[in-house]
Amino acid sequence: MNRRILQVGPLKPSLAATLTERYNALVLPDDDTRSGFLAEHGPTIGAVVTTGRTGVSADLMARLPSLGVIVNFGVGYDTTDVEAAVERGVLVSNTPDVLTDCVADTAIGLAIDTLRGLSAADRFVRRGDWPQAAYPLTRKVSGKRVGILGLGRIGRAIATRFEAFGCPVSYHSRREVPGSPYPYAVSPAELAAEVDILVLATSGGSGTQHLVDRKVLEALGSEGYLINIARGSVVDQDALVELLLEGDIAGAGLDVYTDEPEVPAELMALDNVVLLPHLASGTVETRAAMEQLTLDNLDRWLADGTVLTPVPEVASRGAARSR
Ligand code: 8YV
Repeated sequence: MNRRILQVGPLKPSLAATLTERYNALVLPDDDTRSGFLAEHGPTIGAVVTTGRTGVSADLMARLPSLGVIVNFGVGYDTTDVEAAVERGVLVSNTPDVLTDCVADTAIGLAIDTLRGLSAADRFVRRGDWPQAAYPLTRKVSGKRVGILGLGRIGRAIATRFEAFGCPVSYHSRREVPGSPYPYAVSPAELAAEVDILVLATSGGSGTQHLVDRKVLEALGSEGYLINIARGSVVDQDALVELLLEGDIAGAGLDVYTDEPEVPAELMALDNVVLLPHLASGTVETRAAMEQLTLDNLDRWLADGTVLTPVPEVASRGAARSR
């Protein structure tokens, strides 16, 4: 079994240090030495550790013929070609559950900030504007109708939190969730039309690309707010910017974007838009738990060729072929 470990893309510094010191891992160069590096080391690599920011393409997998596992730091793994991994019998793991609370907390924080204008009000105070004028009235959060797009683990945690604010919750998912207490909308557009706050909590990737298109945003309407803690790819960002500029959407709270870390310049001046730098899971506690689960998955694979938390595609296709 080839057991050499390869770091692909930047990692949390302590995780990168552990991989180098404890596992003698290699780091994939991202300059023009990459090809020579892969020719020399590619055949010895058994495991890759990466994140949703970088991932592993089918091309890279082809250069790693002994690859047995891709260990992803993060719940989202849309930058890894999972179909190619399944075909090659390569396991893929992620870090579900441990980040659910922080991502759901961020969704609530974004919604409150967006509707109540907290960040904008903070800027108002710091600019010294308060003595000259009262801060404009904002919008109430409690009791607003909330629609969750994607009722997975994170979507459910967001729903529970909004219930505590007296918000009626409905949802749309690929499939109706059996036993869910929330009413199901048959399409994203229907969900958007019936809520005040639309929260995106789906996975990314080709299956959800522009699921929230212009039509859905128009259905949300000029009194509706969009909150996105999922992936930038889920939204037609150009349409969103246009509708925000026209006042055809009331506001947006965004943690994710189409081309991170690029943020549309037009949004910078809008006080009804809250812009976060993809920080939803970014607390000391949660990132430590993600790091531990990443190492636990790697250790399990090294011990017996399985992983603790395979991604659903791998779990359902039984792609386990240990090397
Ligand atoms: C992290 C995330 O920012 O888990 C995810 O899918 O988007 C975030 O938790 C990211 O994975 C860290 O690289």
